[in-house]
Amino acid sequence: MTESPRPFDMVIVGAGFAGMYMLHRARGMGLDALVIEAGTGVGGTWFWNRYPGARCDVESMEYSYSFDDDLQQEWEWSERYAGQPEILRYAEHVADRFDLRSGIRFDTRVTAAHWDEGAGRWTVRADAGDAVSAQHLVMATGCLSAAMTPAIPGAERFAGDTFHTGRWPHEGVDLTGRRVGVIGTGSSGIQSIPVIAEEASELVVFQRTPAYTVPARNGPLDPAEAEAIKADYGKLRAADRLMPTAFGSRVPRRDEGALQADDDDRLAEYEARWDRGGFTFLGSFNDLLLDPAANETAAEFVRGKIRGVVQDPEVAERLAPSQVIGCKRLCIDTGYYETFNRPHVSLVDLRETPIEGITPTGIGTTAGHHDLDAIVFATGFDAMTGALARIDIRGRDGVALRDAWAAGPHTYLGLGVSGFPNLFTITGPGSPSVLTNMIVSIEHHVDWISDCVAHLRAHGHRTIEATFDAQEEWVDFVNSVAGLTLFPTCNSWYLGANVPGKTRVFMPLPGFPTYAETCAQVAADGYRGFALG
Ligand code: N01
Repeated sequence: MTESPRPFDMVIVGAGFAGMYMLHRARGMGLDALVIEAGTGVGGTWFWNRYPGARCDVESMEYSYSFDDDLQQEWEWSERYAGQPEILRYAEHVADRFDLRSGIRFDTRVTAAHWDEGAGRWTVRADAGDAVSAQHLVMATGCLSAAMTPAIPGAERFAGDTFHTGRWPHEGVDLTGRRVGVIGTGSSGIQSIPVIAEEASELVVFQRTPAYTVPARNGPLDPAEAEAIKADYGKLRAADRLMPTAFGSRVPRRDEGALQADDDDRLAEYEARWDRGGFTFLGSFNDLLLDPAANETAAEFVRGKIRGVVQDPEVAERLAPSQVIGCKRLCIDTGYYETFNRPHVSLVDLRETPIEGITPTGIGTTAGHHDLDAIVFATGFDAMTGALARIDIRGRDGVALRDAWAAGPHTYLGLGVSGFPNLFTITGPGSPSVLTNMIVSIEHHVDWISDCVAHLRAHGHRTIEATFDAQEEWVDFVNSVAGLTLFPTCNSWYLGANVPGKTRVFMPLPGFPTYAETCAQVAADGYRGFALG
């Protein structure tokens, strides 16, 4: 006789910031909870993305948990923008401080989760260990965790080393004196290229679409600034939660359209924010992501900066993007454009000279061959749905989530899916998620899920499931909000445009504060739009 899987109240997939906090809250409610994590340690994104130069684009004092005041008072960040090693240390510190490791099964990748209608539970299988069963299944699998390596002909014959920024070897990579090619110029490429250029004897950057990037102006964190924030940390957290992106409240968006300001004033605003560095550049005016003409003023400002920094005018033109600024996620860099002034760094524009294939000795384009010792794929992720689609998730009547979402992800609030009872997605598609400070969105979802499960238990409900009507209405709402913005105007990963064959749907919902209010109201209305069984 086969043993039945060990039952848990809650199984959480992933031990990044979402899974860790979910475990902490679940335990606090007295739930028997288990986290299953593919990696050998906690930290999620910060566990995997160890590429040179990996750093958070949100300032350290804002990119941290707020749920425990002692934690936020004790922890000291060393830089304005924390690097990957420091953020990973922080994740490890949290795991130790709240004794989380004892609830995490590491080195175990969840392969399937099937809803058992009779038992009213999920059966969760993994590539190691026994299956487990869960009343509630929480997917804390991350929005940018399913790494994408494009299928380039001949890649398997390359005799050198290949790396993906999102799967960087833990022991590190010595690129000293080597000829390196980097494919991709999104955030990961833009952060890693200047650092790789320090080591490599020759660096060739293969760019398909130029990205807009604003200097980070990183540096040591001013202890007086940190102390002032800690003196009333709650104030900063609350103010950030009122920002559309859930961070950046210290430099609020200017409440005026870009074309309402006169030329000098507009330029001064852009200059000031460029000098300050970071994402607040996009908050220069309130219509940059709404009005193409307003957007063009900011885009042209950045192109002017590129022309000012990059000495070779032809290279500067190739680096100058033409799409709407902010349509693809804005990048934040340290010395990116300057790197192209170095004699051993060159830029290949794949729109002019596409890659024909990878050879045993390098990369061939229509213009010629580049001899390389190593290739770095900074080619991104199958965002928001990729990690879920790679697991065989089956809800009522054996319906696979990947089939239910073939025409794009359909969720209610980005938290629940019709036909998939007792399944929660943290920062799922249809929620603000990747358009925000992820830790704020994670805490918000974990708190909402915790309150929801407490409500179910208090009222004797065993199941909760988004109704089809509420879900479809929500999908229409998300599409209509996205349609008011300039986000759908370019080929971004927000739309799934970077994944061949993926249906193009704008997946996140712009605007954190209104969304958070809606979630609170849904709960206050007895989980309106959900069926409780
Ligand atoms: O990935 P991306 P990423 N041939 O998808 C190119 C977060 N993040 O890993 O634009 C040639 O942005 C692709 O070209 P195109 C952040 O949210 C955060 O850099 O599709 N090129 C693009 O240039 C970010 O947005 C931090 O034409 C190909 C690049 O590869 C998200 O992660 C740091 C190609 C991929 O860029 C993803 O960033 C880093 C092909 N076949 C990342 N396929 C923080 O600091 C793709 N490309 C918090």
